[in-house]
Amino acid sequence: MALVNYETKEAVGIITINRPEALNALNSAVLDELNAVLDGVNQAEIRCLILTGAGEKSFVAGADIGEMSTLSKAEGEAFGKKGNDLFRKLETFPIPVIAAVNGFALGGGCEIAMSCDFRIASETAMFGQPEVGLGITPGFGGTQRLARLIGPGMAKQLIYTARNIKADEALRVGLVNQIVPLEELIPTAEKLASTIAKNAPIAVRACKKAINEGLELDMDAAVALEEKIFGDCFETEDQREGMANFLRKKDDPEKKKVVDFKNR
Ligand code: CO8
Repeated sequence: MALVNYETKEAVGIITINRPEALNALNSAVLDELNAVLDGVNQAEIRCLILTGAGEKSFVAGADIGEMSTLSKAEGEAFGKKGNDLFRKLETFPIPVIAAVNGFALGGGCEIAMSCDFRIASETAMFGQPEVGLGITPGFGGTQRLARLIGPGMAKQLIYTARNIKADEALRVGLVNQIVPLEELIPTAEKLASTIAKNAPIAVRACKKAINEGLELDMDAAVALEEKIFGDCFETEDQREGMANFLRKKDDPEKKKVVDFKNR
């Protein structure tokens, strides 16, 4: 059975990490499969991805502790790089990725969720970076992304204490955008994804690029990047049709209201 499942529903792709017997812990094989799934996403058709974990208990309970337990220094560094390369690929993936966190998101699980564009969580979700209790640091980007997402003070407190937090606290500190009952998690994620998928895909991708890359720059360079990306939109059919549709609607409210964006 696959360690990572991939299904599509119209323009939405759903990736499910499927190792429920180990609470979807990330071993090398899972990381390799996830990498292959991302490589296989048809970016001409798919406009938003959802990442979740199989079963009702866990999103991802971390990197595989058994596999890590015997690593040497060089192997540890290589394992960290393997995870970081993959999570960076996810973070910079051209189309948006929503993490649907259905339970434990610990260690590498919290880190992979933070590599997605945003997170929605079930009421049963639990987040944390328990690494210092295992004698290691968060090594799949946790020291960097948690600090950027929730601020260095709160990130340091959570990382140094290795304390896990429930969904309501994760919402309060800004780690997740929304909490829903477990049974509503995937339907909610799918609804959000299809809302995103209905918007002009080139513009949505451009927004992701502008936000991600702009955050790495000072404000002068960031707004210059935004201007460039904004200008690029005027070479797309979707811009012409989106604006023409607005003007048609103004003239005659009976005219077509929903634009069928072509990704061109
Ligand atoms: N790795 C391997 N196996 C795991 C993991 C894990 N992270 N988490 C759970 N499992 C396995 C358990 O061993 C158990 O397997 P088995 O049935 O064969 O004994 C099965 O999943 C079910 O787990 P439990 O019986 O423990 O379930 P509980 O409901 O009692 O507890 C918990 C659930 C609280 C989530 C518990 O399983 C737990 O604490 N798991 C570990 C959580 C953790 O510490 N995660 C962080 C790992 S470190 C990490 O992610 C570092 C990332 C950076 C790596 C950088 C590399 C250099």
